[in-house]
Amino acid sequence: MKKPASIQGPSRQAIEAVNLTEVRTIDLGMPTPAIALPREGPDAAALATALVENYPPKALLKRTKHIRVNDPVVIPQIEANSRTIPGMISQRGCCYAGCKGVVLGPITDVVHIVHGPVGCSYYAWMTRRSQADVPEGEGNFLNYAFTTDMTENEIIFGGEKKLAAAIREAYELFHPKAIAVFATCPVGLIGDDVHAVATQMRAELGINVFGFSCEGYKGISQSAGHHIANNGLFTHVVGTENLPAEQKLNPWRVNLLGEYNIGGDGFEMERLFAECGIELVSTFSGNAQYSEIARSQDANLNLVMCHRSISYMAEMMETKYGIPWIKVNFIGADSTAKSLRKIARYFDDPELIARVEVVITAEMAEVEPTRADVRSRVKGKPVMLYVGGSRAHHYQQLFADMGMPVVAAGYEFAHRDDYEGTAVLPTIVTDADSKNIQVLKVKPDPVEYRPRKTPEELAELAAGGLKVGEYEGMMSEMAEGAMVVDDISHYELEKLIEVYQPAVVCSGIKDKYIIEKMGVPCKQLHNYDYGGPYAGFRGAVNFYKEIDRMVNANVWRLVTPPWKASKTSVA
Ligand code: CFM
Repeated sequence: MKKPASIQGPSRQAIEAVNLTEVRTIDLGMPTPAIALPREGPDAAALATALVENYPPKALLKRTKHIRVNDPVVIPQIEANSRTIPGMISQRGCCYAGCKGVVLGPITDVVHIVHGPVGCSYYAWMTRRSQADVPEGEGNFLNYAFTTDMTENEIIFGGEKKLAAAIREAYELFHPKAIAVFATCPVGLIGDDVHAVATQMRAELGINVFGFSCEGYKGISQSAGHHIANNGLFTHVVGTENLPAEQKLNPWRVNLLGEYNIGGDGFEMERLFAECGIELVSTFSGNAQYSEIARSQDANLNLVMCHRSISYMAEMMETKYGIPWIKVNFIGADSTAKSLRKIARYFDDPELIARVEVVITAEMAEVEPTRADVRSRVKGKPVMLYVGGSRAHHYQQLFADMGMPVVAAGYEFAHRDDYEGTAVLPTIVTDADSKNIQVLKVKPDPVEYRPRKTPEELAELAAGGLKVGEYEGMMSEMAEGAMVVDDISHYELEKLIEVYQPAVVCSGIKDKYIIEKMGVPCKQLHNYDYGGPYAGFRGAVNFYKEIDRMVNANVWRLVTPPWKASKTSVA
């Protein structure tokens, strides 16, 4: 449980001055309207056709389904979460990246052992910038890379003994509360049983040891690894401890799911929750400790930040423990305010509703001068976002704060529900690749199941605009006519930049320098280019300044984009 020491919280006088009736009428249910596209933009339908016209016939057919011109009201169906066509340069990562690198890796006091060749470990070591603030004397192993360093010897004769020895050695050196083991591609190919070794070592060492069959080749992207990580955490960790009685006094207890503290984003949320008086039981998994996750079933609400990586956990915890979930987005000042209001509305306590309002007013007063100043220089400049499975949506709202329209966006590995909303879930066809990933059968816990809200209360919240257990998806909050491309290829990205000539592209390291050689600044949204935090109110101010600096730098005018010298163009 994280609580920054210096927090004062709002004054009694300010809390009592809030007009509760007014706050209760704020509409929290409607999608946030997007900034309309510039009038002089290209014909998106023609561009969608031109983007794929140079492909061989089969590739053309497949890629066409992943490209849509947006309509936020009648949302078009998009193909997503299907295999990348071999030969296309994709932005995607692997299953092991999603399990170890994304979901489990940020937990500070678990020793994460990679069972595999040393390269798999090295490339998962501190590249994701999940930050932590660990109390003195408590375990923090984030700075270490633990690996079994598999070689030809283990590939031929098996690596289970070496894995058991590695677990023993890590335990003797660090005495962690738990050890997690991650299987890489060769482990699956040769058939080492990481789960059997974990069970044996659990008995031998008397601590929790658990394994993940997250071989890189499983599924079609890191998304498979998220699901496997959720299943393992849910099975082996959640519910294994209880929150001490004194920490149960505050009824406003939440978990923050799908927040990984990249660039310190989670610190800003911890600060805001403490200001409002909201108790953060556990984050999954930024700046998280093992015991926080083990006790997370004692929270009264799950907040889902990154839906893509953690929706499974939210659903399973609701079924087993009766904890409802709501979708939040703390990227953007306006969306942070909206998300805080959603939490207050869920708990429906006049004290919390008022506290949240006082915090929002005070924070917005600090945000507004920079926002207005930056907005005057960047308003109307077009943006493109191609990243991950949730940020291409979340960051549109941060750009909306500055009046910048998003002309094109898409995810690397999201599923249809991340684009079109959870309403389409029943219509998603499970293919062979998805069937590879286990879906756990979860039932209400005979002892711990305690529905936090009655069906009537949930219905009442829904009628008042608070959608519990639902997510709208990206497309309902994108402008009409904007270009949506799923699992974009480098070729398609270059063509879109050529046509739209955006003021900034938000993407990752695989594309960054190609984009910048085209004379367009690229802001990395995975690792934030070593900047951040960008979440919450203070994070938004950081981002406004960063985007102002990038899009208004004169240096970009000195670059001649390659297409200026080229004779062929899709435009
Ligand atoms: Fe969720 Fe993420 Fe993302 Fe993601 Fe990621 Fe990431 Fe991302 Mo990079 S969990 S889906 S697998 S918000 S590492 S912190 S930035 S691709 S958009």
